[in-house]
Amino acid sequence: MLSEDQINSYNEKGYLVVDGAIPADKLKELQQVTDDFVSNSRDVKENDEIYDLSPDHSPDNPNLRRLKNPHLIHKTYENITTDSCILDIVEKLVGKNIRRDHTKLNFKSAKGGEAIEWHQDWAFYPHTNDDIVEVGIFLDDCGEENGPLMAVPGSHKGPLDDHHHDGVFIGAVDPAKSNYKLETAEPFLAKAGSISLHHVRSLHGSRKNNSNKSRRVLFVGYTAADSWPLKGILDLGLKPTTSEGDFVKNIYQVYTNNIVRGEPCLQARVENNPIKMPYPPPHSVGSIYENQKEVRGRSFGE
Ligand SMILES: O=C(O)CCC(=O)C(=O)O
Repeated sequence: MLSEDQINSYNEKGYLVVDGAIPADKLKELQQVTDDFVSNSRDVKENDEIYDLSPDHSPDNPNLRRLKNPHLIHKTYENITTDSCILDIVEKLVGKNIRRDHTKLNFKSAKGGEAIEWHQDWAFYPHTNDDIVEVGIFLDDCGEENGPLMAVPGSHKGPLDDHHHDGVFIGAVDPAKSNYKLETAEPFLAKAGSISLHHVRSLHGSRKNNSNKSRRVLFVGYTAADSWPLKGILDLGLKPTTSEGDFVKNIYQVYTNNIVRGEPCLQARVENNPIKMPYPPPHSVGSIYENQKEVRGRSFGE
């Protein structure tokens, strides 16, 4: 549960860390399943539907940047996304009707886990309103030395930074052109089992992890059910469709299947927010690590 102070702080700054939100047995299961995925990636040679590999990944040194859509590939991940230990908190921030939009598990491995450049999630997936929160479930302790996620206070209430370069969406902000004071960003430092929550318009990024310990975070994006995605619903986990009719039915099915609390809302709530559509797409696709290859003015050195 969240206190009034925590809710006020989220509304004011655009983010919050809640210590010890995940029960110990569920945390242990998540850690174990994640270790198994790393071990099973030994024979994987290229990025695919599940694995985003670190450049130095090999059978002897399995090293992942990300597991893609983990809730679709293992029940343990799926279960935590619908658990009341998270939804009771999310409800306080986006309301009682909640849709799960996506999941991803970022590894930020020891000795070189890659930086993620400054960005606002909103630039990737604008919706009819911005009652959207990204929950980060900490599978490991995260200190300053592990490349913590950092967010700029109040940025969720301001303009959308430019995420395009040379007319192409690259999913990253040139720090020299940001509307915000990046040096005011605060790190999300917490023990394993804690969660972070950041608003979809909050400007955030993270340094490389040069420490000896990985920093794994399972991210889950939740939207108010009346916040409809302007790019359309991601048809994750569906079989390829054969007709336009099937396609439309499937989109509706994905929407309803992902209502994790409360009711679907066909009445979209439309608010006046800064929006620039993320098109044309980046030349490098597959994950944010690929998209951001084209960024100019990197913020995070070695
Ligand atoms: O893992 C991180 O530090 C950043 C996560 C993030 O912003 C993303 O994956 O879009």
